[in-house]
Amino acid sequence: MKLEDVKKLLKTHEQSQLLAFWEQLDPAGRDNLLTQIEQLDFSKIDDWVANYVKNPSSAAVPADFAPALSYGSVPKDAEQRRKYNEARELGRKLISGGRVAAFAVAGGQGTRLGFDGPKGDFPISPVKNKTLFQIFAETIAAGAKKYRRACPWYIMTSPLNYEQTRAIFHSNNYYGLNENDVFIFQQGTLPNFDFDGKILLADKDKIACSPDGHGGSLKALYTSGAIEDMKKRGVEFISYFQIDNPLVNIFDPLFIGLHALDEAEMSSKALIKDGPKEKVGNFCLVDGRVTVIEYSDLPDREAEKRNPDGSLVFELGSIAIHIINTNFVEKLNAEGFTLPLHRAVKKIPHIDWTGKYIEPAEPNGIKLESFVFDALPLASKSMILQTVRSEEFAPVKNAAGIDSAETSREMMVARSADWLESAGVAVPRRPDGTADCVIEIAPSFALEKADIKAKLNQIPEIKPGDSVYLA
Ligand code: UD2
Repeated sequence: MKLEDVKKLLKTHEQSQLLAFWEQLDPAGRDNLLTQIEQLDFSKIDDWVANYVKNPSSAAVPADFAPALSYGSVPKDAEQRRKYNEARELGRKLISGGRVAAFAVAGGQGTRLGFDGPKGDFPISPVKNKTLFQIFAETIAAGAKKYRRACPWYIMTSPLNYEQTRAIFHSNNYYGLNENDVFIFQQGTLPNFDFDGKILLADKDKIACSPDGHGGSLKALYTSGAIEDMKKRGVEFISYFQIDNPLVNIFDPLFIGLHALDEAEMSSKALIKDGPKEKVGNFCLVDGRVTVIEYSDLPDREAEKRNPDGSLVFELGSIAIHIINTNFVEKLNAEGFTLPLHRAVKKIPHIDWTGKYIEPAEPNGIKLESFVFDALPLASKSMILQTVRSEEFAPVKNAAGIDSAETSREMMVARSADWLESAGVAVPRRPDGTADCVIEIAPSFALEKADIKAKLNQIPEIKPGDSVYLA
């Protein structure tokens, strides 16, 4: 684009400040800036400014919504038991037929954890201190062994942690996976705005921007070539999870099978929230469609509502585990789709209009993000399966307290203890019921509870205070 045209375009959209330092830039800097400006989606910027940046109530909840329906973690009657069995069998067939791929979203900045580097590189396992990346890689390798079929792993990073993530995989020899089965790609970015709707500059030749949220995965899967790669491999179902949850069951035949039996396009796992304001999205029905209302948006009076039996009316929490059809992602992109944006008021480092670098002490602008669960209402069908918290949800989000490395490790040990006991192994316990030992079960040893029984002869006697690693 010619400079004159760029100037006109910026003027039309009231963003001329982006060229404030044009005269001071060398040719490379000018090229740099022009390329970034050309990449901005000007057909949407005015709408973003009006509807999100300058509109604090943009996340207003729908006028009418009801609790969503779900399958229980165990079947409720004989008929459902038959369906679950059929689903499990189908799920196993789909996994062993190579129809399922693993997909982790790992583009977040992990600011709350205070860890310098991609969150996937955070050491977490209770005995061996394996990183999240290693745990998932070993899970995928164990799944491939169990189902006798290699499973590709797609990992979405942001432009900020892409190179580092690749370097980590490279230096760890892809944790034993075949390099060709690991596909690391980048999500898109969105510009950062000040409160007046002006796009901020990170430097004289650099627009301030940030990752476009995990909702960006639906576009990035397509533009990166990941979907094409999946189709070539015959993958139909994407097992979606977040990089912060080491307990996720990536290969769950029941979940995959129910999704396929119900002919859903995008499905979700849910758990029963531990209280009205637990920080997970709420599964609701809006106009008959499954919709997630984020914890911060659900009004208190709705969050607190109870059924006659005392349970929460909105009890189904989203733990960001989904099955997504490759065809669904392809269709969305081919037809064109937009997800709503969510605004977050943040401290955004930038240069001011005199060129001075500012590291703000107080929030000074707006970051925009899209959320993957906002695609649920776009699916022709969407199924929800309840899971059990102790089995499948131990996120690492904070440096201390709730959802920290400490709680996640405790839950990993608790699940291992439970798996061993359910197979008849004695586990020493403290008076409060917690395991009086540290246990780590490697994915190669057992991917699920039922796998333990076949390995009983490999399990040593566990004494109080022991540290046990089963691999
Ligand atoms: C998310 C869900 C919440 C619940 C919870 C479960 C949202 C808004 N909320 O909360 O409903 O399910 O997880 O743990 O998602 N990520 C990217 N790119 C981005 C931003 C995030 O890949 O631009 C990844 C990030 O690496 C992580 C995941 O998305 O794996 C979740 O991000 P988060 O930690 O910001 O989400 P959180 O904890 O607010």
